[in-house]
Amino acid sequence: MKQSIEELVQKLIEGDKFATARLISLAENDPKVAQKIISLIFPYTGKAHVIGVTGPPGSGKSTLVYRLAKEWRKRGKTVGIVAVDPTSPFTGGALLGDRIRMQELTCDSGCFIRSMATRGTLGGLARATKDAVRILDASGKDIIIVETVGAGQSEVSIVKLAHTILVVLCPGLGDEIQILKAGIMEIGDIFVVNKADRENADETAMQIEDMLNMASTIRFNETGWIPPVVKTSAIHNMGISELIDRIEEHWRFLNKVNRDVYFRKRVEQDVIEALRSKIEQMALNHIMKNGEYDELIKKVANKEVDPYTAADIILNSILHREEEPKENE
Ligand SMILES: Nc1nc2c(ncn2[C@@H]2O[C@H](COP(=O)(O)OP(=O)(O)O)[C@@H](O)[C@H]2O)c(=O)[nH]1
Ligand SMILES: [Mg+2]
Repeated sequence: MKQSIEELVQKLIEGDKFATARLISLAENDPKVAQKIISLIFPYTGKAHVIGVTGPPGSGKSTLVYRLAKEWRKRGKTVGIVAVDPTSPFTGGALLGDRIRMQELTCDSGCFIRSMATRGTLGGLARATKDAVRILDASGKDIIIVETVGAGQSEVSIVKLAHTILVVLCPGLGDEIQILKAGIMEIGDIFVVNKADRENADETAMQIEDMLNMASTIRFNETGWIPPVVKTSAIHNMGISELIDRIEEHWRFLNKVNRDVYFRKRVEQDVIEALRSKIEQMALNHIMKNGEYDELIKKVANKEVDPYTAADIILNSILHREEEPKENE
């Protein structure tokens, strides 16, 4: 039985799990289908609070996400989880330490878990993740958690789709300071020192506070929010409730203090991003057809043409193409 996208969207809006999973897969596999889905569901989006969870591998992000989801469910919220972590797929079992706990969430009708494929996602992982979040949003989830491993630039760009970003570190991880310097510090709204059951958790928390104090002027200018440092022990279910209080405090802050500026900026970024990817796709589709592209790239490699001029050549070629049909009319 094959259902149309319209039928699936109707079911999605009613909160149907199968339709949610199906639509995320369809969007993931084809950007054109994704566009159709997004245009149908867009009026139903914009209600969820999206939480990004990033940090080095092994800091306990997945365990923490599980605890957060459980606690939110207890507080009566529905939860969607998107795991974008090539090092430990959320459904792999090992990352939660306990497969049964995982199944507990999967069987809960108020909870939806999805692992993003890191290979073969057309149009990029960031695009697919954003669409998955929108689909979960339209399905009526109150809270959407996106887990990424905070190693590189692309993960940072993915987690930026969140309203509230948690940077999860832990004691004894080695060079927290290095990690903070590597660009994660600027994006964190809340810093979590997980594994607080271990030694040196206070020391680590203090180190982070010091770093934040040094950088607080930058943060302050941006939104006025001062990122708190929260200690948790995900395996022992400690500090979770406090962490959720902080996350909700940040959400209230965004909605009250900065609402118009903040949400307008985000929408604007969405439009610019969509525009950029469309222009890029159009330009590449056009120029790749007739061997022009290979030749041009070769010229740049040989220093005959610089990258800006190459871009001009491509753009001119598109503009020229669009004038042609008019002349023939
Ligand atoms: N001691 C301790 N270990 C933890 C805690 N949270 C997670 N772990 C363990 O740390 C390991 C990595 O956890 P995981 O959630 O997969 O980390 P991720 O790679 O950041 O997603 C697992 O063996 C967890 O059981 C904690 O609060 N305390
Ligand atoms: Mg993980």
